[in-house]
Amino acid sequence: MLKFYYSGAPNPMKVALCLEEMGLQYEAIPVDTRKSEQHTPGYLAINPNAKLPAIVDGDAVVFDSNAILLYLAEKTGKFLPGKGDKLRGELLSWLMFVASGVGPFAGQAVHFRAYAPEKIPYAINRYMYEAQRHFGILEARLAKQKYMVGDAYGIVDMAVWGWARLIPNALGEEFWAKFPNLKRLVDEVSARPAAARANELRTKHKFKAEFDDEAKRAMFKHLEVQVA
Ligand SMILES: N[C@@H](CCC(=O)N[C@@H](CS)C(=O)NCC(=O)O)C(=O)O
Repeated sequence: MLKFYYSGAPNPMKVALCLEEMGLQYEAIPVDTRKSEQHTPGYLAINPNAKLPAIVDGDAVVFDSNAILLYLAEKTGKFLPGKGDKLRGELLSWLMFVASGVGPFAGQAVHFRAYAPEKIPYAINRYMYEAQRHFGILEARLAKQKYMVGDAYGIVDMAVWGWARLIPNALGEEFWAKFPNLKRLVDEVSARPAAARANELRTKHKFKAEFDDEAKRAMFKHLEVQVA
């Protein structure tokens, strides 16, 4: 059975949504990043980047959330736009845009606002600006069309859901007002039974809740070394 290595964070949750949407059987294996389980030799053999999610499907090992979404869509033939170069090109562009822009900038915005030991106004301003700019690009797209690619719900919408539903945490509650179409998509996806099952999954395993020194050491390795 397909093994899904996960935590309750945004990137693993979009894959949980995808697995549920596709009706695939899978074994969910919790990896507690606050207890440093992502750095064990066993997990590093699956994902050398020491991050969640990853899957093992027979002899295929796939890490990086959007790569997994594409792998699963190609495996099942589900939630991909119709055939044709135009839609295929759009799918790849938006999938990479979410992976390389939306996720990292939103992640850094949260880091510098909430977790950095010093509040650095320059860093907070840069990442808040970039996170909002990226969400703004999604908003403009969704103002023109119901779903991100073509005219049907697909894996790019799942990738967007993973991050956009955290806008109140990442940017602040008031930012929903700036992104009404993004909110429309998030609400629609969150109301799907697969999203409810994905959210329920993380309640089945106990993840460490405290963000104490052990958790900081596990997730912020740079705190212990000076490289610059
Ligand atoms: N590009 C990767 C990023 C994965 C990632 O950053 N995962 C976070 C959770 S959203 C994680 O595992 N964090 C634990 C850590 O940084 O130690 C992907 O899309 O899967």
